[in-house]
Amino acid sequence: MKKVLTLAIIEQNGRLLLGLKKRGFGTDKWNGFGGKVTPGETIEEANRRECREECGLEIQGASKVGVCEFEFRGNPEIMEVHIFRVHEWSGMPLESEEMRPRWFGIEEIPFAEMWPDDAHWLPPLLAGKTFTGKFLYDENGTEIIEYEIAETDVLP
Ligand code: 8OG
Repeated sequence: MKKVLTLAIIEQNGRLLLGLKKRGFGTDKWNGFGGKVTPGETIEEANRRECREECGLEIQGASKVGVCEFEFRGNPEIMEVHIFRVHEWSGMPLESEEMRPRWFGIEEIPFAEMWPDDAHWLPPLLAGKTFTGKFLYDENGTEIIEYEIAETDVLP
């Protein structure tokens, strides 16, 4: 059982736009913008749609930089998250029903209030690396039990 999702890291002048998730999976965590790929759309289209819906920005330039798989112990579902680095976009960040956007300097990224896996792949992403990762969380999704991360030029 595999669910395919997107996640956008939006950058401008050394700052990142993160959103505080207001409801659903990952509530009260800061994260990039994204969600499930729906039938009939490509992963790139889903990335653009999710950014538009969650923070009001129109994405013009994005590159896929990572693919991570997440599993929770005791749950057979694998979440395959395609991570994009967004470098060109238009519009003003707007709060949506799902996310409250805010800019963070690179030095003030709130890792303690993000998914714990982010601390493993966000620094390499910001250093320009492309990567694949696999993370196994405990049943509650609070702690990482096992993980691997590898730099690669070839992304799925
Ligand atoms: O549609 P929904 O809000 O459920 O989408 C979940 C979003 O969260 C989607 O953008 C993918 C992202 N996401 C996970 N797991 C993790 C994770 O461990 N770390 C981060 N940073 N994002 C995640 O589904």
